[in-house]
Amino acid sequence: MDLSRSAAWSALVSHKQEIDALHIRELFIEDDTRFKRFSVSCGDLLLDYSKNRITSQTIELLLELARSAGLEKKRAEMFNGDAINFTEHRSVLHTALRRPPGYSLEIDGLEISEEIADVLHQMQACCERVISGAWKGYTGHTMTDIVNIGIGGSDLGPCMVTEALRPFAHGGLQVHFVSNIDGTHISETLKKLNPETTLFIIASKTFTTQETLTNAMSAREWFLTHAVDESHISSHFIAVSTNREKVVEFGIDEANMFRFWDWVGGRYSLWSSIGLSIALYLGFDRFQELLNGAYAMDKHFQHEPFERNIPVLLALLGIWYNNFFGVSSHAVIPYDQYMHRFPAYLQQLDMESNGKRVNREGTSVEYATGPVIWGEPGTNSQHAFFQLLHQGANFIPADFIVPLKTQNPIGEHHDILLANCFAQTEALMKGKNDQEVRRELETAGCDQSELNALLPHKVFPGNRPTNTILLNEVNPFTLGSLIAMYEHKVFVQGIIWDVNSFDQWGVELGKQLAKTIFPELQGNETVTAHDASTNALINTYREFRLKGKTSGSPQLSFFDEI
Ligand code: G6Q
Repeated sequence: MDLSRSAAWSALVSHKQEIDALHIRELFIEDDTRFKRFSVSCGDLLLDYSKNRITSQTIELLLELARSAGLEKKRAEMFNGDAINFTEHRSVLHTALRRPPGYSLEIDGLEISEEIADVLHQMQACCERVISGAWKGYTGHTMTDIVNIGIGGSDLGPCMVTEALRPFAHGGLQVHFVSNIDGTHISETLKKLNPETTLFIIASKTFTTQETLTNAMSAREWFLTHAVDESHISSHFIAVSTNREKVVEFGIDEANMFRFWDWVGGRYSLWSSIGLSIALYLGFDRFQELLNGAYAMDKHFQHEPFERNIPVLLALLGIWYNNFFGVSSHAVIPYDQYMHRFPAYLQQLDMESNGKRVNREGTSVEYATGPVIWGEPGTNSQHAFFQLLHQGANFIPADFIVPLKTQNPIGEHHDILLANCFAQTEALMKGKNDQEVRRELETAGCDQSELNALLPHKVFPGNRPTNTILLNEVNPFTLGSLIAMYEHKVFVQGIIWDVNSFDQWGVELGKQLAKTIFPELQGNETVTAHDASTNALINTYREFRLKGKTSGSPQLSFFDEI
């Protein structure tokens, strides 16, 4: 049965009508225990969800929805290694990567706790060699720079984490990320580097991804222009992959390959050897702290009752707005400049996981699923898109993530940062009503006609929901917990929406078509096989390219020769 026809769903539809007129501001006035009732912590992370359009009954009804979706059973299936990614017949075991060793779980005939421990030891040994300087390049120098070449799940997680944890780096190595097939990305990165002291990590689960392999080939060529002898590749190229054959075919020494497994999804893979760039940049112990932080959240998610369970509550609040208020986007605002890549990382985690429109049976669902996730750090975002958050026609729920401790305690910066963060959630919740605006304008000496004209523009409706996630500080442990918290939130939503959160078939079609178009762009024939738009775009580029070959610097002219 479609979820939207269940009793739990109908109860929420009625409840939404009952509480529609309630304003969060009034709810706070009526109940001074609201923060206490609607906040929960896990270690050094606290979720304040009191500034939401909810009452205790809302939470009860949402919890009922979670129970009726069989969440408890589904959660156990994931942790136990059942093949819950059923379209790819795979287990989903990123949680095993951060679990302390000594347990027993067999997948595809392998005792995975031993497998994981082996790879962690290999990573640790590599970190020790590179960081200590024992790892030498082809001219006998130690490494100064790591370049991770990967894309999607093989890039976004490590890139976000190394940026977020920059103050925890040991300082002996710089790290760079190349993902885009746009030649600019690899070119601009290589310009800064010395081949004698650069170590490339080719990070690709499949080792067939066009962007990664093309960038890796360009890096290899650049390296060989300097090092000349192919035997030097072994001291400058490492691979992280599940595909041994392809790694060897590329010319990377098997001894320099770090494996992982099919049961680790790309966007869930930063905890695996895909995190090697993190471990090299921070040191292996810090990487282990990241894993420990995630494990703490795993235990919280597994064992806390749903009403005190942070990922469950976040997931249900998202569903509340998405499905019962028709809201289709969710903002994430880290008040921490080091976390500037966090929204981009979360976009993939959430949108690739729950951007699905058919349920487990393959039937189109009758309700909205994954929202658009977006955001930028505060306070910058306040001076950009917060206007829409405060006064736009639709409301957009937002998560505010803020560390109590700054890594850069200069002057009053951090107090001002936090004042802004808290002020924004207060303003979004309270708003400013007609009377308040009127009083303000009168005090400012505004005459009546101007006051009446200005008033509607200066009113803030308020009642705009936010979650505030406080961390003691952003460190490897708390960041691990925070990431795992969002992973589990996405999982819970996927269960309730009845979609497979662990496949990503939606990225395939564009890749397939690009493979057809690529040779057409390079051919001499006018292309007619596509629709008129695609043909014209291809032929415009073809002509431009051909002219470039003959005249050197072609003019970009549209329409005349297509
Ligand atoms: C993530 C996706 C996707 C993947 C990239 C890179 O869940 O599967 O983003 O990570 O397409 O794939 P490879 O690691 O195989 O190169």
